[in-house]
Amino acid sequence: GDRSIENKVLALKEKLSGAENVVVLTGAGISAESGVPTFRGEGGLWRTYRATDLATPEAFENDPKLVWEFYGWRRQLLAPLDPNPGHYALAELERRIPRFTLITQNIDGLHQKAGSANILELHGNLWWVRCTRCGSLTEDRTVPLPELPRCGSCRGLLRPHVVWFGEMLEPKILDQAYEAIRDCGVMLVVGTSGTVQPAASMGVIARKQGATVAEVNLDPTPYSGAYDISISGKAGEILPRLL
Ligand code: BJW
Ligand code: ZN
Repeated sequence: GDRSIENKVLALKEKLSGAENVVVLTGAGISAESGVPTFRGEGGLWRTYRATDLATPEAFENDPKLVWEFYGWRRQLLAPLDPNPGHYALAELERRIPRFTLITQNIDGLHQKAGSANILELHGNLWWVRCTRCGSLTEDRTVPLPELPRCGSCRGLLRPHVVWFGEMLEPKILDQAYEAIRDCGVMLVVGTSGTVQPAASMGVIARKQGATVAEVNLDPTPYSGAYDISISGKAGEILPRLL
């Protein structure tokens, strides 16, 4: 009930106030209150497609126009959206803690917009494009995009600079994430369903290495029982109370 949530919030707040090194892992749920649809569950459908079926290299090979249409739609949707109190609370937490790393699976850029600084984007960024021919990487905020965007230097087909299923996460970013997890005393896992690897296992790894691990999620996840503290509630309501 509310009472036990309050107690957990207070316990976590105390842990955080004494912490030297904190890692936060976020997923789509932290952006839900900004108006960003999550992947799984309600609003996880785009037309008749499951969002996760379009987030694959196969989908892009078979129908790049469809996949670009999907990402173009998401750019249009995201462009006017703002961070919510959950994003802002994490930016404030970072200012108060000596070592702080924000690992995000989100590609929406809302953490940056809220003022977070030390961010590791595991799954890329919606506002960057990459050439499938020459590999060049550029920031591109064009909305709307042409049907099939082309590389400015080699005319090759561009793709979103995001990590699809079956693709490797950028090794350097993944290394930095594991390094941060290895040293942290407290880890917070916020708004992720815990279904996508390797991010899903990071909380468990932190816990094995001795960190106190807490989850903030609207619903229970496969990991709720494996963490020290699991708080059910909206990120935008719970996170500001941890300050
Ligand atoms: C709220 C809230 C509120 C709502 N407040 N909470 C081991 C076994 C089997 C398979 C694999 C394995 N290891 C790797 C794989 C393959 C695959 C994988 O994990 N598959 C699983 C589905 C089984 N992983 C990969 O392919 C990864 N690559 C890799 O491992 O490389 C090595 C390799 C190569 C080749 C073969 C095998 C391995 C890459 C994964 C890339 C994921 N990409 C996406 C798309 C990114 C681009 C885009 O956005 O379009 O990333 S998929 C999608 O899921 C997106 C998300 O970042 C990711 C995670 O989703 P998230 O954030 O958890 O969102 P939801 O919607 O699932 O959950 C929202 C949560 O919020 C819910 O819990 C709500 O309750 C909660 N919530 N409102 C708080 N207000
Ligand atoms: Zn190119």
